[in-house]
Amino acid sequence: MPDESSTIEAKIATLEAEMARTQKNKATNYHLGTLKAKIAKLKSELLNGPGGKSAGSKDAGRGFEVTKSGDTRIGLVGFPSVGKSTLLTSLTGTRSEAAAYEFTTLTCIPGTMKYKGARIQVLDLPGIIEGAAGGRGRGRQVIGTARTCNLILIVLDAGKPVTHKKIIEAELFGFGIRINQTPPNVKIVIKTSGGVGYQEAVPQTRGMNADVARLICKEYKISCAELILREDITSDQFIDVIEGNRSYIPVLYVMNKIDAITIEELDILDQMPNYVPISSQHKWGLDELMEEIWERCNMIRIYTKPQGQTPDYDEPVILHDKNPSIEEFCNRLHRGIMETFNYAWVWGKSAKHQPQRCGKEHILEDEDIVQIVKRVA
Ligand SMILES: Nc1nc2c(ncn2[C@@H]2O[C@H](COP(=O)(O)OP(=O)(O)O)[C@@H](O)[C@H]2O)c(=O)[nH]1
Ligand SMILES: [Mg+2]
Repeated sequence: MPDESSTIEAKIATLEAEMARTQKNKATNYHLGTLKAKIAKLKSELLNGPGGKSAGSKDAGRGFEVTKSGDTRIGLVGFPSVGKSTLLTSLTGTRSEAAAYEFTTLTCIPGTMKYKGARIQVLDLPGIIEGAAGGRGRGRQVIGTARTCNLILIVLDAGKPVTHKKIIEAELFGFGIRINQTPPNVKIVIKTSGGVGYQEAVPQTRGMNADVARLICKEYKISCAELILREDITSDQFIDVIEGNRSYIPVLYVMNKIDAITIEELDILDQMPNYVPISSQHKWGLDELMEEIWERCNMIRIYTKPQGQTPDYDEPVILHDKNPSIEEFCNRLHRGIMETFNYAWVWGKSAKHQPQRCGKEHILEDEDIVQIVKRVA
């Protein structure tokens, strides 16, 4: 019996070959749009599996051996032998096998570290690329887990070809992960009649127009909808919106084994954005790496101060929102707090005077100190 996923992979390969043959110009734009939508649909099928349980969904990591712990989760992705296991050990002290052979396991190995008071879970995800390199069976749960990361580190070997980076990016793309991108600002309202309405709130210069939008909708059997494009997007991004279920995750490129390259090569690496040169074996560049990780995780530290006591600087409450309100902070502490919340005293950057008496809507900033005052019953 032919394997279902290999049939789908063959179909994808055929369509991709057709896309590669098709010259990009105005006349072929529509055809390319249809091909892209067909490929995207097949890739979803591949990810979601026959049962329809989505490896793509954020919940797909559930039931997997790695439970989410800590304030934030970081995934290590890369080719075999680039130094992922060594890096995990250097950062967290967790030993995952630093085996000499190239194809290891399809599992992932977790470790945790503490930085600026935040507990960060680091996952070594060999299955993501190593499983792919070995053919099929890359483990949908590993992909599901990768999609729950707040940040992905693409680990590269400074002595290996730069093409590795492109291959990894393409793999992540195929898993529904969009790196260093924000969700496209497109509004779609599904209707029951009236066909597909198309509006451009900003001029489209990257391949979208009413016909391409309608063709892609047709491919997804959407016959009645109102589309509003509020951002200049590509047809790939439009398909992402229709598919829903994409993970937008920031990525840092960690260039490992810089002990094995020349100073001149290192100078070039140093100038590239989103690159952090390190040597995980010699523990070079790890402070810089931690700082870059911190910047991209968008974490805000709030210190609690019980009445009459000094603030607890060792165990800040970590919030991921850019502009968290006192209410969000309270809910993070514990669900019931808002029921008895009266007001809060706030010290720090967000306070106009020290302390400031604030309501639940007050927006907090990094390293603010908060004391909650309850309503008297
Ligand atoms: N020269 C050098 N070798 C390294 C470095 N980090 C790891 N290695 C070596 O590279 C090999 C593969 O490392 P490993 O951590 O198992 O890679 P993984 O397959 O990505 O987990 C091992 O022999 C490591 O000792 C480094 O910073 N410099
Ligand atoms: Mg390893």
